[in-house]
Amino acid sequence: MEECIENVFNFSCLYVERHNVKDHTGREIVGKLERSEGERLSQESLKRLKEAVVKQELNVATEATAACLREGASPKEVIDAVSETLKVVGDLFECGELFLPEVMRAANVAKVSLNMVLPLIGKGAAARGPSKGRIAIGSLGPHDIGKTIVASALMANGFDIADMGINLNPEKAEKFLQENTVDILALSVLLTSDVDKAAEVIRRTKRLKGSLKVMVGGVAMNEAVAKRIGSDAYGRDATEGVRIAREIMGVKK
Ligand code: B12
Repeated sequence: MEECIENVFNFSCLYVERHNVKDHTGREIVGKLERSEGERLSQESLKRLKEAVVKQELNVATEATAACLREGASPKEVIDAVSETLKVVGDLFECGELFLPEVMRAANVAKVSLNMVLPLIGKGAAARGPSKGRIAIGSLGPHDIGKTIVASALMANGFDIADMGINLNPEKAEKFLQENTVDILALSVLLTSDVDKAAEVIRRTKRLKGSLKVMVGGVAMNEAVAKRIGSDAYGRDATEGVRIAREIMGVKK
């Protein structure tokens, strides 16, 4: 367990090293030194946040998230830190170091942190003109953190979101699509055991509305599986989700 936590810390140390600023003129040095001081502090806070998620310490995570933002970390840096740490939590679960109730608690701590930063990436979206398209998004299992991040990123980029929630099944999805008009269906699939269900959702979607495009993501997916189950696109993360949605809707720069 200690070794795994250490890996999380090493990752953030590498990040700090990668972002060290090298200056050539006096003026720039002053500005960048100030920034790097904020960066050093925020790296420490990001490290504290990661540890708090693994250790399931809600108050520490809340305080560390606020500190990260205060010290100049971007919402994306916080989101990436929390997402990476949840992968470590998954690995600890897989190797028997954490049990399911602890994974649940870690997820809840992660959600509190994300709730503090996700609204910030949507700032100003409403003022960005007409909707770029309407996307129905749902998770095939109980996992909703990735879905929420993807939905927030899409909203921040001008898309309307219809959230179908968790534990989506073919019947629920079909009913939803009969009653609602959307341009894209987005599915989040984290459990290998849900891949067949996702395939059936896509089959029914294509039968019902042939022109509706489907994109999928989540750790149970990859390019090959996405293709096999009839999806039009696979996205590894929220940034790719936005890129795919823009491509499908023909959104120009
Ligand atoms: C937290 C968690 C839980 C929580 C979920 C809480 C919640 N509200 O979400 C709880 C405790 C409920 C849970 C339960 C289970 N879990 Co779980 N869980 C996780 C864990 C640790 C983190 C998931 C997470 O939130 N990651 C962070 C987010 C940000 O990442 P993400 O979801 O992958 O999303 C990103 C990308 O994938 C992508 N993306 C995601 N969706 C989409 C969609 C589109 C369209 C696009 C473009 C992109 C995209 O963008 C996101 C942002 O970058 C993972 C570990 C892991 N490696 O994923 C295991 C994991 C997914 N769980 C697993 C398992 C086995 C289970 C259980 C079956 C365990 C059990 N024995 O009961 C149960 C499910 C039971 C059921 N009801 O069916 C396994 C799945 C293994 C497999 N191959 O199927 C994993 C991988 C853990 C492991 N290593 O064993 N889990």
